[in-house]
Amino acid sequence: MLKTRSYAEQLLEISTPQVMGILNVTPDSFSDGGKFTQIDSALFQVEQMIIDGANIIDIGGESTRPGAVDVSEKDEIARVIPVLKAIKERFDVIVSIDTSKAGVMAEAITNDADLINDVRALQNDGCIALLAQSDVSVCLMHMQGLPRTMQTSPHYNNLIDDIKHFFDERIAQCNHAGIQNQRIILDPGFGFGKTQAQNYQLLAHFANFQSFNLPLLAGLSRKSMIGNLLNRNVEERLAGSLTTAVLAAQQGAKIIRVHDVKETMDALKILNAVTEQA
Ligand code: 7PJ
Repeated sequence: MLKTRSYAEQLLEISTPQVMGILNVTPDSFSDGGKFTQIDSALFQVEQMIIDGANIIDIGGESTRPGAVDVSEKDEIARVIPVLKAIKERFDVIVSIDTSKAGVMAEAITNDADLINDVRALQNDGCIALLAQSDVSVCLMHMQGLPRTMQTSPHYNNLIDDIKHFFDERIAQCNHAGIQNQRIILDPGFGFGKTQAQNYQLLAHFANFQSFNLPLLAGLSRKSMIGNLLNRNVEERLAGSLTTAVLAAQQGAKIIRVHDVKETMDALKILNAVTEQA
């Protein structure tokens, strides 16, 4: 069925930020790798995230942490697509697929994904052409370098200007291929080829990206920039994550990508109540 309006287009009209719940389907995120167990466990998590207030579920089958090993297209499809199908059968929720591979994107689109979330901003072969033939939305994320080495020595002439320049180039490529702005979401990519100071500079100047007039996504949940600053393990980063979520939302982020949906909803409700009275 052809959608009349893309998800990205609808987002521009929504004033309150939407929460995107993270669903990892990488093998290390499940201790007992059995297929049915994995789907059941995923559905259980998704149901909870929806109850807690998530509008979007972001399914990821490739770990993009610094130093993570590559996953084959076949393996990524086998991890992600059954979970996408199961979610779409049971829940009325926007589903995003976190992938950089054209083959995974193709399967995702065939199986009713609403959004392709690509940390490589459709730079891999075939991705732009494939998206152009569809009507799904796409999140173009900025990354300097590639996951394996991106944290080695990030360098920018001017952090914000360089990222804006990257967005200009990617948007032009998309438009040229037939992916119009109505389908595009932008994300400056916290933690992807940025030093600690650069990550905080990015958060300080997040509002700058509003100049594109496109929905902005912010992914900060439990990231190293929080852990390093606070000296907290991954499971102790909730307060830090909530603070960054509020700061990004306050500067115009339309989608906040998080692990802790319930707590983030609470934090954003406070922000909304304040914004309404401002
Ligand atoms: C992001 C992402 C992000 C978008 C990951 C992690 C690493 N997609 N996928 N933005 N991060 N759009 O969650 O720590 O920041 S994976």
